[in-house]
Amino acid sequence: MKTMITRFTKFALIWLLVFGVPLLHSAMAEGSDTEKYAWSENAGWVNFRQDHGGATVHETHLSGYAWAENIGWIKLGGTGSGESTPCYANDSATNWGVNRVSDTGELSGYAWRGTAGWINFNSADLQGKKVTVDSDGNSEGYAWSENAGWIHFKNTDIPYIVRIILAGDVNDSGKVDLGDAIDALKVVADLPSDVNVYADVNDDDRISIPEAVYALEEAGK
Ligand SMILES: [Ca+2]
Ligand SMILES: [Ca+2]
Repeated sequence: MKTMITRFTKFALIWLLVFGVPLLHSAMAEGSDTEKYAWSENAGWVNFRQDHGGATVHETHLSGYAWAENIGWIKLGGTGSGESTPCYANDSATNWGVNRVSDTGELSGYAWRGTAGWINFNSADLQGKKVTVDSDGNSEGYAWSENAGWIHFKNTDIPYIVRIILAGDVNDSGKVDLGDAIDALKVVADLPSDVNVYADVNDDDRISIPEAVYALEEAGK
């Protein structure tokens, strides 16, 4: 994570811990029961918000998993290179995954599903429209799998779309802002909260101070 905790951030964190949690009403996690499926011509629905293994979109990459009934878990990234760009070099058996261009939201690279091989996000090479994920997590475009065929992220005739949870969007509102910092601090303070664990920004599988700091920094931009 890029953070160096600034003086402002420290002050804001202290303020939130002392005053913010009791005084401010934060948004409940809205979730998305419908905006989670892509469609694969051979594998059916692919769920990016599965209960026990969701996907996360970071500025420079994806992490986590998607789930398809017919082919099982799809892993979106192996061992990446942290903050370097691209995050995943896709040059070895361990360093692979789906990269994202932060300016355009365009994806590239590879995901992996254990039983049936690679899912290719370099779909422009295959005359497909590349998948993009915008700053709200909304996706469109196509990825390609030898076995699953084209995987379509947004359709209009029979409407569906994948909205991937944003890193830091703790309350799953589609934006990262002050409300997320408050909800992360509620978790730290062991207060009742409704958070999406896949908003994890530092891959430690929990929501805590790093998510609060990240949300504060995003709110201050
Ligand atoms: Ca939010
Ligand atoms: Ca975390």
